[in-house]
Amino acid sequence: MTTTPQAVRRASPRTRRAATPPDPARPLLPDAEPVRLLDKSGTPLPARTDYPEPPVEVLRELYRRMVLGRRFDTQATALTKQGRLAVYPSSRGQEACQVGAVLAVRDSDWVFPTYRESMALVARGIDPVEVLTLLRGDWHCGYDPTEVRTAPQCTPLATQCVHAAGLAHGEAYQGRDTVALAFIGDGATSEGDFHEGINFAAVFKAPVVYFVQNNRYAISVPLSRQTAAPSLAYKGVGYGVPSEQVDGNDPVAVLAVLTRAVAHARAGNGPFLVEAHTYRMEPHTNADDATRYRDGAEVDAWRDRDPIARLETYLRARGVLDDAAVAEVAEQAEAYAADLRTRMNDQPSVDPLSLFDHVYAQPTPQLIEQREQVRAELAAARDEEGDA
Ligand SMILES: Cc1ncc(C[n+]2csc(CCOP(=O)(O)OP(=O)(O)O)c2C)c(N)n1
Ligand SMILES: [Mg+2]
Repeated sequence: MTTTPQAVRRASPRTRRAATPPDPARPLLPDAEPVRLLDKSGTPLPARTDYPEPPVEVLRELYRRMVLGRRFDTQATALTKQGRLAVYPSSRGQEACQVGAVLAVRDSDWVFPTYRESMALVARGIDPVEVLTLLRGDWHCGYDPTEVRTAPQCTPLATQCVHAAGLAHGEAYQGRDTVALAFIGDGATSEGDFHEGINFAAVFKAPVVYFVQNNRYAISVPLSRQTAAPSLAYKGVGYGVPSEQVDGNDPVAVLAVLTRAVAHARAGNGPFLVEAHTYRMEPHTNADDATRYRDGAEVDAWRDRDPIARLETYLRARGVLDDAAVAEVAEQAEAYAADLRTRMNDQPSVDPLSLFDHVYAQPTPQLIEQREQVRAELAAARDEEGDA
């Protein structure tokens, strides 16, 4: 049966309204395609009014910190081979996300990193030796979190999502416009704490940006075994949180999308969720063998989307980066790595008993007992040395 124009005219106003119900979820949903401002080769795509391109000086600084970040990352991996670091989770290939996200927030904002975010922390200006203290196994955290407004790197998955919601709510409650930026992996979005954190933040309109780096793997578990969702960004809609997807290997797009997400949160609109599509080029950590669960051809395909090369090509084409500037940044990166190597050769003296400090404001009876056990064992070892 075909519908005549008369039939349409005769339809009751009620029927016509029912045919186009407003969809309250629509403004929360991400674009079907990830936001991209540069193509794979670094050629600019048509400009978008919703995501204006960041100023060129900021893009040059983004490039510089990405190059330094990658050099820091390769140096840290080398330090594991020399026994200077216990473990290192590389973020090679994720430079656009690590640095772009950090450049989108202010020093006065708070960052909530995971074990993957060492590069983001050095991009935030934290001393690299302090960043690596946890991974060297010396202390819970090498920097003063309140001084640099950066929480300790979280190893228990997704717990930082709850911390970020609490901190952001507290700051807003006290009338400050601080934003909390919480980094999270694709795998960790399956954890309860992710859902609890984002739900709390949404209900209380806490200014948190949840930044999911979808690097396609949670150790050996690929995304296809992690979720049946069409995109991890869709996880926002169920909580009433607007979200966006971005090409996580496009540094310009990452910075543009994060800048808008941070502005949204700072303006009092509540949390925002961003999913960046990227790839972990290295194994999960130096202790992992990625060849056991993924194909070299897959890794090679992502090598073609290198975020640093992409930005370099773009900035050169715009005439704001030349051979001399590239060489200068490379030199800075070498000096940075050399300084890190030298300082990581110093063996710090750590009091083993300090391990028990600051775990709880009031230590639990179990901790007091364990502390006493360690103290007795250390004393016995000293006596033995004395006898020998
Ligand atoms: C609560 C909890 N469960 C399990 C682990 C073990 N674990 C460490 S890293 C990891 C994978 C996380 O993957 P993803 O969230 O994608 O982050 P990525 O390592 O890729 O950055 C797992 C399961 C953990 N650290 N914490
Ligand atoms: Mg992952």
